[in-house]
Amino acid sequence: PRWKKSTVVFVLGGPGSGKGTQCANLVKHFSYTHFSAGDLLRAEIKSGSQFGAMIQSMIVDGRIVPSEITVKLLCKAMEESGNDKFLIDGFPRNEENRIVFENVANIEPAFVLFFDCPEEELERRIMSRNQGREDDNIETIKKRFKVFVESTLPIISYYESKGKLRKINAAKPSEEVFEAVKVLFAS
Ligand code: UP5
Ligand code: MG
Repeated sequence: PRWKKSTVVFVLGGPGSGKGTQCANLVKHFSYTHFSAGDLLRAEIKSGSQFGAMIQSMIVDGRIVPSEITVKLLCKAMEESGNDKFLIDGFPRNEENRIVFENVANIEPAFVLFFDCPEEELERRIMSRNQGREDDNIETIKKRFKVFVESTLPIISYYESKGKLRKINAAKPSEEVFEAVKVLFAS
């Protein structure tokens, strides 16, 4: 399939760091298709999938859903999109995610965006978001932070060691963050 030769940019950052917001900005200016792994998982719950209950309980607990499920959803979304340039937001979250994606999709990212932002600011953003997400409560937020530090930061270091990391200060206002992000795609 066409997506097997795709250009992929992974978009990582703590919960509430602005991954979704900035990807929405990017698709207005560049010919990428945006997939949020979290959004795909939430859609899978709603679809009445046999894995729905399991995915739901893992999200409410801030845990990382088994790679097989997430990678399958991402590959299906890429295949159905008809595009060959993708922003994949919130994935990979741990080493297993990264390796399974590399093996199944056979794609290495062109580069990896990392939205860096202090935890207090992330907490403020999530607590004032109010979109009815079941993981947007203080108890789950603490768990999401812990999983981010323990499982996702090592992936970010991995890409840094490969020279693929593009770190953005995401604590600034959204418009300023986008100015910094845009530059990376214009070149
Ligand atoms: N906002 C955005 N930018 C701002 C700025 N610069 N200044 C001020 N406010 C800003 O933004 C969050 C909020 O902040 C919004 O109200 C926004 O207006 C404001 P958003 O763009 O939504 O941030 P984002 O980084 O996308 O936050 P999100 O909560 O979606 O991140 P998470 O990583 O926590 O959530 P995700 O959906 O990726 O994952 C949820 C769960 O799914 C995970 O915890 C996990 O259980 C599961 N999951 C997996 O298991 N595997 C996966 O591969 C992916 C998810
Ligand atoms: Mg998001």
